[in-house]
Amino acid sequence: MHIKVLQGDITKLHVDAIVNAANSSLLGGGGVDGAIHRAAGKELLEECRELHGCKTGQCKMTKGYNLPAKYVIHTVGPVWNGGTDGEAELLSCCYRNSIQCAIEHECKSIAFPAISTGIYGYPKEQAAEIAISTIIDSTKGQADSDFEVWLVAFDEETERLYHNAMLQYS
Ligand code: AR6
Repeated sequence: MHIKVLQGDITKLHVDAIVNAANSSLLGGGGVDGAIHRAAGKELLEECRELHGCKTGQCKMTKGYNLPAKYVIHTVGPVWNGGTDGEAELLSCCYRNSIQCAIEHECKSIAFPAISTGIYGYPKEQAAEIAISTIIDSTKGQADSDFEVWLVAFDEETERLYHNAMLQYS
């Protein structure tokens, strides 16, 4: 398993699956969710309507339509509420369940945005540590050593926090 950190726009990536930081309606929104729906085209919303929402920490998969990625894994991160509402475990579930879903669909690569750290207000440093530690844990013992996980930072600070967390956990 390889973890790659990069700064950029997740909608441009040629990977098997990109993860969407969605809301529980799965009917689109702002931030990375808005960018993914704009780039994928209206068929994505049509497929999302059939899914009847998603619970926090869970995920649901669709096709990627006009995106270079084959699939979109829509997950719903927790809204930050001070940290005593189970936010850390729920955020960890988003990463774990999305990786599981990608592996079940024989994906060789998955790219994540920094789930919950925008509109949902999760502190960026804590979120970066959860992302890295969960990805390392959930890919342990995977037979496929070529599986790639890309962490996509939209801003420089997030990129730096990922590099720091990588040093700490690997
Ligand atoms: N590529 C990569 N990362 C991006 C992109 C992009 N094109 N655009 C934004 N980011 P957010 P959340 C980063 O707010 O906090 C939506 O309305 C962004 O800088 O998109 O989980 C949903 O519908 C930040 O680091 O997601 C929900 O209602 C990260 O993606 C709500 O926002 C996540 O920020 C979810 O909030």
